[in-house]
Amino acid sequence: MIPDTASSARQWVEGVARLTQPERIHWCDGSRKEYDALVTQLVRDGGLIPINGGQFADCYLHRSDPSDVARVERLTFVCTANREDAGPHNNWMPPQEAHRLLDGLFEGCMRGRAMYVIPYCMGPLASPFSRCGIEVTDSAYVAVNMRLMTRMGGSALERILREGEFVKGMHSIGELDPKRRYIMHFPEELSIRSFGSGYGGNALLGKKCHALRIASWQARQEGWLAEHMLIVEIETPDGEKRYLAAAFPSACGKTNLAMLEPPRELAGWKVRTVGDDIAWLHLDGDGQMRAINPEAGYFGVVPGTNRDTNNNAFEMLQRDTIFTNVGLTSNMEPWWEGRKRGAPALNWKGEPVKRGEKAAHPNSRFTVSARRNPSYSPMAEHEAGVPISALIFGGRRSQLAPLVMEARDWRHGVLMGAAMASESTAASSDSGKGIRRDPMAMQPFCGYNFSDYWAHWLSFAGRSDKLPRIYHVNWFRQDESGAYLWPGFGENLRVLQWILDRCEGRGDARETPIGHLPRREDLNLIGLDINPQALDSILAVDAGGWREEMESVAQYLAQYGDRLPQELLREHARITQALG
Ligand code: OXD
Ligand code: MN
Repeated sequence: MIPDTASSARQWVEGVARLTQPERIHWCDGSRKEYDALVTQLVRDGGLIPINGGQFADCYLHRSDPSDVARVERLTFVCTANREDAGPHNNWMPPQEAHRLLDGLFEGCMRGRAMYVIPYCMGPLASPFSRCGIEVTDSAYVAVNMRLMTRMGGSALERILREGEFVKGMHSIGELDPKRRYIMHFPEELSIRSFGSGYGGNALLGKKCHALRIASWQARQEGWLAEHMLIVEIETPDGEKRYLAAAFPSACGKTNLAMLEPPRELAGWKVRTVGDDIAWLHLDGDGQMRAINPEAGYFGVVPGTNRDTNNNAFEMLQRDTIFTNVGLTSNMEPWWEGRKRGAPALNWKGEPVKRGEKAAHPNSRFTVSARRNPSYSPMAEHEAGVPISALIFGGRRSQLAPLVMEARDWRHGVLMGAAMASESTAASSDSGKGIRRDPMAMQPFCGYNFSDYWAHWLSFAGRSDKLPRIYHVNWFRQDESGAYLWPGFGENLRVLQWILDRCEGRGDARETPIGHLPRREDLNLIGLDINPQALDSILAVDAGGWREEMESVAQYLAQYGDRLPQELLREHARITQALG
């Protein structure tokens, strides 16, 4: 279906075509037939390689340009009219200058190429919380990935035509030249322009660009939150369903937590996935926070996925999956570090594997529809979203941060989120080594000044007395030899059980200056093989270490100057004082 020439959607697309000069325009209908035809074309052109060895079926491998394997934060901009509105954590360019630069890059860039027009809906098609967009791209790889990741095609277009408003996303792979690569956001215009990269986080515009950077801006104006959070459903042995939303920086195990398999000792519990990366949070008429997952698929990190770490993911990615930058076995099965089966013959660049080198890129990815997940919760399709019992923040910290702590109240929880930090991972090509502050796991994704964002978070306390409790977790503590102190993965359910008990007013805890922490006896440790000293150290509070941490948080917050909410500073002062 191609919309009427009078519609704003058609007029915008035609304007893009006049600038980019494609050979032809393809309006995507989102059908399986169209997907199959695009895949066939990609296989013919070398953009996808069928990899159906062993148990794998309808799976493909894409090898990206070796310079284009992760998000590039240094080339990602938020272009607000007023620099202060973007905030010190975002790169900024005046909108006019950014448009001039990008017009130059986009001019004629699709000559000889097809232009795909991808109408998509972020969130269930009938949900009032969902938001739509149109991505125009010259990459068929992007079009097939967008079909797996979003509700894409005719029904989304119908909603767009009905509502008249949509996020406008222009994407071109250009020449994949890192010197001519920009990912630009114009929140005031609800538009995105991405040039020179085919990597998911830079090119599948529904995901980070729309559902986080632009949506966080829209959310502030409309009174909701767009967050880098998984949403997980936990069914207790009594059959009660509870929902948690949890923010972790990229590549810190969100997908694994969202698809957790209970350990044998907690066999009566069931865990299902609502979302693995993004949550849109709203207060309903009763003041209950509810979440929808705007996505319809997963773009997950492959290395480390096996039957023990994430059996659901291992199952789901054997069919209808697009792999990017994994290695290959000699019988054309995808291979990655931590797969635990088979051996690689080719590395992610397609070269014979050399001894000692990693065969899969550390940020190699799978794209797969959420419906393929054996633990997919039908509630992910629910128009009103799911009621959230607790919000969880977490980072990858080898030292200091305990296994779990509970915020005293909402304001303390907002500071916990604002003070989050994590060791860097391969999901971004330029986050450097060591620990970096990553407030609410939104450092790369918050589309406006963090000061205003924290003030927006804090404002929820005045809007509801039924807000979820807030927690901080850390699965990644290590001893001096680098060994992990907590087993993680399925065993993390024991921590979630304590969190849910607390929310129901049951679980016990001790009060400390940094929050409420469980004692050993407050956790369900039945059948858990863990060294008691290791357990003591991940449940301890190192007051000296925390004083230094609070000092470093103060230095970090200081860059936000006068715009920083005073409430956050008062909360910081309260904790520092309690630490002595
Ligand atoms: C992602 C990321 O791909 O956070 O989800 O980088
Ligand atoms: Mn993410």
